[in-house]
Amino acid sequence: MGKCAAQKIMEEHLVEGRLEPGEEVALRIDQTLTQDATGTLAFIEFEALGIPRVKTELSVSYVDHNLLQTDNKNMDDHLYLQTAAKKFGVYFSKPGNGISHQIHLERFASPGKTLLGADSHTPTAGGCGMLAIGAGGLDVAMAMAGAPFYMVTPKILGVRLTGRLRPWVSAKDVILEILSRHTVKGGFGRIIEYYGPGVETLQVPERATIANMGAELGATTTVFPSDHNTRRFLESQGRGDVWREIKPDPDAAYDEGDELDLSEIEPLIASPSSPDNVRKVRDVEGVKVAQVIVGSCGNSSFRDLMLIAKTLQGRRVHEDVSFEINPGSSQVLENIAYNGGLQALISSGVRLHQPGCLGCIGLGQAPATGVVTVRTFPRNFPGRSGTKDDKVYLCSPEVAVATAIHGEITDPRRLGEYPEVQEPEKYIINDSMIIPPSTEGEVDIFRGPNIKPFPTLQPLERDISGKILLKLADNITTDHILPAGSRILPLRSNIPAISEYTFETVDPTFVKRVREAGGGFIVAGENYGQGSSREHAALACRYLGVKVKIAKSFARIHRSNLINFGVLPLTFKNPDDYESLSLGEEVEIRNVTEQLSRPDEDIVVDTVKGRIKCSNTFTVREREILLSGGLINYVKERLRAQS
Ligand code: MIC
Ligand code: SF4
Repeated sequence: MGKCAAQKIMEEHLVEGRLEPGEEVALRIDQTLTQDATGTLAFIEFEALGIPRVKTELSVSYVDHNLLQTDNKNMDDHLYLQTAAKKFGVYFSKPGNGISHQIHLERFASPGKTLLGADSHTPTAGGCGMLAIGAGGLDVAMAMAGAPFYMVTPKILGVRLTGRLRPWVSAKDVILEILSRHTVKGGFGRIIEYYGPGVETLQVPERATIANMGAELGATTTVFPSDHNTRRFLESQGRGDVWREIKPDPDAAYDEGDELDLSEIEPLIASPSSPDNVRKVRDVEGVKVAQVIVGSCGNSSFRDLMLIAKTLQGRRVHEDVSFEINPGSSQVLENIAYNGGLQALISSGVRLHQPGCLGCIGLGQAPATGVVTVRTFPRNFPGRSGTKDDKVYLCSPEVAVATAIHGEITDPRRLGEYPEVQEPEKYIINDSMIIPPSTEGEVDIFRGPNIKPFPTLQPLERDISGKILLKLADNITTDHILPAGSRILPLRSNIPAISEYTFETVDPTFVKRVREAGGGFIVAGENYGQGSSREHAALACRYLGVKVKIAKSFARIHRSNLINFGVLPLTFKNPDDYESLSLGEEVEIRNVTEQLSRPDEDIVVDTVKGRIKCSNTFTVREREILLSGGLINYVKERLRAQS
């Protein structure tokens, strides 16, 4: 039987295990990326491993999230990252150069290679034929140290694309259609691979938009083949030499299948406050809008911004709308400037920002009370914009510009002729904001007072008991667990300080209660911990004393992060048991260590009303990590045993 593209890349990188869905495998990692919000902790962890230089083919440290320097903290962190990159042999992308995923696609993505990134949207590089996976910072630190990446082999969902997108419909509509079919948990345990004749009609930046929001499906990653369009893209970036063809065999078998005729898709929009709350734009037309933003790692490429510029030519932004543009990278900005796009944007009344994540992570651009904001971002989780009870819609650049012109949600097909945007044959390339790894000897790492050492974690106790401190619904995001935004982001390198904000928006009394109780349990519904890869969401809970979370199901990255920090993620054997647990109730798990070591038996949790069973789904390695009190302890124990 033939193989698909994802299988081919996984096979080439297989270090341990069998590539059978459900089996644990270890994959060799060629490249890593980190960004400032996850990177400080990842580098603190890398330092704790005591390795002198990264062992990957390429590692890049980006600064894109926390660009607001309101006091010493952020620039302290940036300088920590810059000097650590220099010392450990890592490329450093300076603040203002743009969003990690956009820059990685432009300057470093390489078909057939593996990329592990400390950011959930790392799969964006899947648009360039890579196997690009998002993970917690500690897993990325391990990969920088030369360790393989462990994961449970996902199933492969093959999506066969046919047809061609019609005018005013673009890549964002494709992924919104897939999200409406499969929901925010439909991609769990799956790699999404696109194939079929429709793929050829999509250029690499469009494929990247689709791969980017595969993260919102909960998928492990998304893979596109590497074909002549990929070659053209890499040549336009002056990197044609890294191209290689990666295509599914004609008789490739997929574990699951779906089909999409691109010509049947129409403009779509995700309504507040979930990326899978998808509607047809024509069904929500007329909703008044105060702010429109084009940006983020999902839609801020040259193609996206030129499309906006060309559409705005001879038109003006509506007087009641703040139309804001966050370019994906300085390369995008320079190229639209060269092609006349910048002028068109400025003269039509656009508010232009520096390249970076900005409002996508609540770093500025928060909307006013009660107003509607329409964004080309990948996520609209409640409150993520920085405003309580926000109303954030997600859409394509086409819908965004039509809305900005009319002041209300508008179907872009009303705008008449669809402007044509050609990818440049050769982009203007300027890497002056990327610092290559140093070859110098000694480098002193800059360490501001906000860089706190990694907390020491104790091995798992024999018996764990405590109160249920929170009982949460389905689809809780890591933004709920530990919010971002301008107040909290500066504390990403300081676990004691950031843990004070745990569950702040869900229950402001949580931190006080967990402190008074000296720890406790958290109970949740399905897809717990979806969204951001921030490992702080797991570590802050652990730091406050939470050692067990019981849920109907966990999102992949958050589950791994919990294990990495010695928190037991238990899943109900019978999901109905969720109903029987109440807030404040005392629960106990006796002899956890022994229970964990019996993989064929369920884990028993004693409650006041009786016993409930949880599945013992841990791999041997996961069990050992949990018993050691987390991955760092586990690695240190092994190193000690070897010496
Ligand atoms: C996000 O989009 O949620 C983020 C902010 O990029 C996160 C990373 C973080 O929280 O630092 C992600 O996607 O992993
Ligand atoms: Fe940045 Fe938003 Fe992309 Fe996250 S989703 S990496 S915050 S642009």
